[in-house]
Amino acid sequence: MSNKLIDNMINNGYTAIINCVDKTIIKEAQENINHTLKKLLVSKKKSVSKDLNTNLSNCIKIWSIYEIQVLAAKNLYQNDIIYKILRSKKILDFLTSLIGPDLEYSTDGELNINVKGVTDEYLLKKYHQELWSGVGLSSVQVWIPIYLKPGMGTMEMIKESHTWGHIPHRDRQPIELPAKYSTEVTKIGEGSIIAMSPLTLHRTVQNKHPEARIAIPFHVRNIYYPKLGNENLHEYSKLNLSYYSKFRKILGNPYLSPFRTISSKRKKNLFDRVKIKNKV
Ligand SMILES: O=C(O)CCC(=O)C(=O)O
Ligand SMILES: [Fe+2]
Repeated sequence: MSNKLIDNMINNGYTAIINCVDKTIIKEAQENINHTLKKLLVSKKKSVSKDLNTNLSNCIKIWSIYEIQVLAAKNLYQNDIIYKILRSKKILDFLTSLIGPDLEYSTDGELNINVKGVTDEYLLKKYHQELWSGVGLSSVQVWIPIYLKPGMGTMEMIKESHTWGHIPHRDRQPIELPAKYSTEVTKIGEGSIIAMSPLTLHRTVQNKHPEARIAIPFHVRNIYYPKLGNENLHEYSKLNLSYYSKFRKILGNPYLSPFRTISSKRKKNLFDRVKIKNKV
């Protein structure tokens, strides 16, 4: 794997990973979100469209954007769609080189739905560090656009801000920034993602497109790294295990019970949960 992406993380505090997710998985994610929206509309006996944006506009009339963001994200996680995206070769290779092979990802986040003209700072986020929201230093923040057309806006990043430490802040915005800094509006589309450190300052770029931009942010961590943030309060799902972790699972317990499975008649493959899960 090229070290360019790791160099970007070290030098700039973030990187884009271009064309790393198969378009069919992004389509599956869009359909899954549309399915959630349709279910919401049907539950209130409202008419349903084929089009995601029409369904979203109608849902927003009934539910708060926050409720929609939480429910739609929950379904993406439950259907292993985020798992499939993160298991894309380029992404898994990148994360493994960056923080090691023993990985888990947070599964209790919400979508970011960004509609044109929105001013609510919860949706149009000002410059912030994820550290402020309890993401530990060794975690990696990942941002996956799921519905992103040109003009919908992405994220604007402050280069090298990850080297500035914990930026003083109040009410979710910095109270002090250096006199000079350089920024970049990331240029990515569907099928690409952004990864950044929890100290990298970033903000939402306004959506100028009539349709809503949909993205999902969450964090990935090495299961053996110390929890330096609010990790205890989050829910995680395993993404990948090293030889050492798989070996520990085979042994079954940390006491290394002798001959625990020595004459077992059980077929090993029968209990391979990942293989069973992948069958449907
Ligand atoms: O989607 C956005 O506008 C902001 C996302 C963000 O702040 C993040 O991914 O951490
Ligand atoms: Fe953020």
